[in-house]
Amino acid sequence: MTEEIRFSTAGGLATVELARPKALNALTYPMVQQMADKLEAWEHDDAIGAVVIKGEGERAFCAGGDVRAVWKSVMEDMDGKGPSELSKVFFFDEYRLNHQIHAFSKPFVALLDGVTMGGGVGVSIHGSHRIATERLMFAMPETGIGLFPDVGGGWFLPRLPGETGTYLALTGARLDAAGACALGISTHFVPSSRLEGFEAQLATAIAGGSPARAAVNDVLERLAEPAGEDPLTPHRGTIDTCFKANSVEEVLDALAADGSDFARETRDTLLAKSPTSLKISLELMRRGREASNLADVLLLEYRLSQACMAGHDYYEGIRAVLIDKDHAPKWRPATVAEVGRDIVAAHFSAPASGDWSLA
Ligand code: QUE
Repeated sequence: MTEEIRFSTAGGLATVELARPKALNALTYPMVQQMADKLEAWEHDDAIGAVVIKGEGERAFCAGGDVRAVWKSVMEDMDGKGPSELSKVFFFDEYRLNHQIHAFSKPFVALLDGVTMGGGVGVSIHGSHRIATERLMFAMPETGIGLFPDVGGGWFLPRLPGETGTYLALTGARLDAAGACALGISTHFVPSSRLEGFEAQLATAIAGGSPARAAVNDVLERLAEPAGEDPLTPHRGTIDTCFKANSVEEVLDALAADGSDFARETRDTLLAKSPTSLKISLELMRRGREASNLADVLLLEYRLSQACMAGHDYYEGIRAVLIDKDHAPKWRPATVAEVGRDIVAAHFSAPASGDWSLA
């Protein structure tokens, strides 16, 4: 197998490069395992001052988890035994990696130079520095494939301004660099042309003897520019009013009552998503907002992931979006009204195969 991920060090700087450009650098299980091992080693290596993570090529930082491989493993393994081994260990270890980045004691700098979705958000948002370029396309699109915004989405999304996180979670709406900077998803905007030599500058600054965190901040302060107008700003009133509700039905009604083009388009977007995904995702936003730490939220997300693996919409969503690409999923249940409280509650209960835990 060709290498899917590269690790290198130069002076005090360590670099991770996601290297599946044809698959938009989507994270495979071996990539998750190798990254976790390296971060553990670098955490305890006094010679390493900071870590940079980036994606190969100009199209993507990382399009997500390799949900296609999980789908395939379940399809090949379907002899009535239910979810495959990969569909357990992939989510289990991916969420541990997300927490490892959250707890990482050194600067962790993600170069978001292209598509950054789902699992790609999980290996960047929990780090200390997230650099957006003009090529950033950010989204948490999981409600469109029968999942929910995971990899710590239940933690960071409810902590964005107002109800913008709930809006992003349910609609899967895309943000550009300006939008991501305005919400605090990215910490700096640096044009991609100015990122050439970024790692060399960082390595030099760290070698110069200043503490790594100060070195990273100094280099970024020199390179960063204003990100421009946030396209969501004009709609923040509508978003906060319509997405503060605690049921998907109320969100849809509030959007219908709003009357703006933006609200109508947003409502149409929601009506195309998995009804089950919408309901579990809204519940995750509300439970996640009250949580006191990331690990508690990742536990809920692991439960949801395993419930989704045991259900219908994930397989139908992957089929419709990534395999057949007809973008016409037949969700079951087909309407929000049919997704009762019992179905939502069952998704949040511990899986028979065991719960998630930190280390
Ligand atoms: C929702 C998702 C993902 C997605 C599309 C969605 C996701 C993901 C990919 C993806 C894209 C291109 C690839 C690939 C995977 O698309 O998680 O292998 O080449 O990884 O609507 O969550």
